[in-house]
Amino acid sequence: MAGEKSESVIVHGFWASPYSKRVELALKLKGIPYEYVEEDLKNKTPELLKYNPVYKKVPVLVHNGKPIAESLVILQYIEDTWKNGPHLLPEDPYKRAQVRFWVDFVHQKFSGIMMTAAKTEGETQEKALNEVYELLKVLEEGIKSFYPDGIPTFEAENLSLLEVVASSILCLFKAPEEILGIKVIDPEITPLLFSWVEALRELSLVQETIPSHEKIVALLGTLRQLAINPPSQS
Ligand SMILES: N[C@@H](CCC(=O)N[C@@H](CS)C(=O)NCC(=O)O)C(=O)O
Repeated sequence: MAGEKSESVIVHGFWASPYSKRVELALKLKGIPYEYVEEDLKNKTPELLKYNPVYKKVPVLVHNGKPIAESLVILQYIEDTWKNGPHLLPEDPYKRAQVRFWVDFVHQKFSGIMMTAAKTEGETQEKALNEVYELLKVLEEGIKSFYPDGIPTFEAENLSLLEVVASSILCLFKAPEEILGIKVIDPEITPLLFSWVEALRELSLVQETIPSHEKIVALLGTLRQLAINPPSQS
């Protein structure tokens, strides 16, 4: 039964993965203790391959021996299973649908294109960044309906699934900003979004869950160098 002391909750993750970090954040928000297994993505554990034979990716949540894969599916499972902690989805079906819509938008649209911008130069990078700026403007409009009176002070009790997913991706954007020497989430262009992300970044649960800025900068710097100057094959 959910909430019983004897239950076992294990997360297979990777320190820099926004997908696994959002699962950890949701568990922490709900106050669910869990065991964490850090995966080496070049040498995955037999358990990860057994639990996620379809995609072979992190995160995987294993609840009392039952595996669940794909971060958004896991988040929904966490919300459905542990009903005592803060709710991550509103009661009202229409509001739930709105939250899910924007969760999906943030999940689908940002990771790939931001990585492309961070790992390329010239025209390709310019095209990717323009796409990111357009997406951010769309999101700025989208979140207006959630915060008609401006961004509230966030606490565990008033975070939704959208904040969980947004923190896992958008709070990391300072790293590509530093590496490329540009502003991505610009307070002049997308002021609500800027305040939203800043407010999320200030939350201690977010700070203790998402990877440190320095580590992400180092990782992204290495990935960028490898992409721009790939080691010769000979
Ligand atoms: N759609 C998946 C994406 C998960 C994903 O891409 N995980 C990456 C780490 S960020 C991974 O496990 N990569 C290993 C691989 O592709 O072999 C989700 O939302 O959980």
